[in-house]
Amino acid sequence: MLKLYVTPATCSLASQIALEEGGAVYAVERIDFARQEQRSPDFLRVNPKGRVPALVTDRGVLTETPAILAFIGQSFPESIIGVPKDPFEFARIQSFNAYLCSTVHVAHAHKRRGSRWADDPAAIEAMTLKVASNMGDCFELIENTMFAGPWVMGETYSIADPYLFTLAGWLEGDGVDPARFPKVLEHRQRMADRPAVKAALAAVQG
Ligand SMILES: N[C@@H](CCC(=O)N[C@@H](CS)C(=O)NCC(=O)O)C(=O)O
Repeated sequence: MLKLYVTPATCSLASQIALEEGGAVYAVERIDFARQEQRSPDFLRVNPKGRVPALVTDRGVLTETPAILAFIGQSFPESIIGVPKDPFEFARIQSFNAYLCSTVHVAHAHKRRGSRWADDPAAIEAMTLKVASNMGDCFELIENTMFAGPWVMGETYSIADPYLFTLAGWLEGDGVDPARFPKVLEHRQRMADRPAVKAALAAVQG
């Protein structure tokens, strides 16, 4: 059976929603950041990167949200989360998710994880101060040039939707008013009403 390692209010929510949308049978294992469980020997044996999500499958452990989402999409092809067979359409979804992973998530991480990039407290403080404007710029680009509507890619729900929903949930905490991005905000509200999203949020809280 699949097992997903998760932490509340983190990017692991995207993979969890995708599993719910796919109708997957899976177990949830919570990692408590307050207790630094992500750095515990037990968890590092699962994911040496010390990060969530990690998806344990019968063929090994998968990490990195875009890879996990694509795996779930390909594993449940008949469900709403199934990915398109057309190479170009699939690449467009991967392009969106890669942007969330490599740029938006990294912009957000400068708020609490600045010590990954600098030791100087003044440099860390400077990075923290830049988070709101960087996240605002990222979501402006998404709102104006990337989000097709009503779903991320257009008429068809995809593995990009749980991922955008998850990262859009960080805006207020990062000092950005989501009202600046009406399409993203409406999508966030519509996503929150989906049974799969409610089930994932309930499961991560335990
Ligand atoms: N590129 C990874 C990033 C994973 C990541 O940074 N996860 C965060 C939670 S959103 C984490 O586990 N942080 C723990 C830490 O930095 O100690 C992905 O997209 O899955």
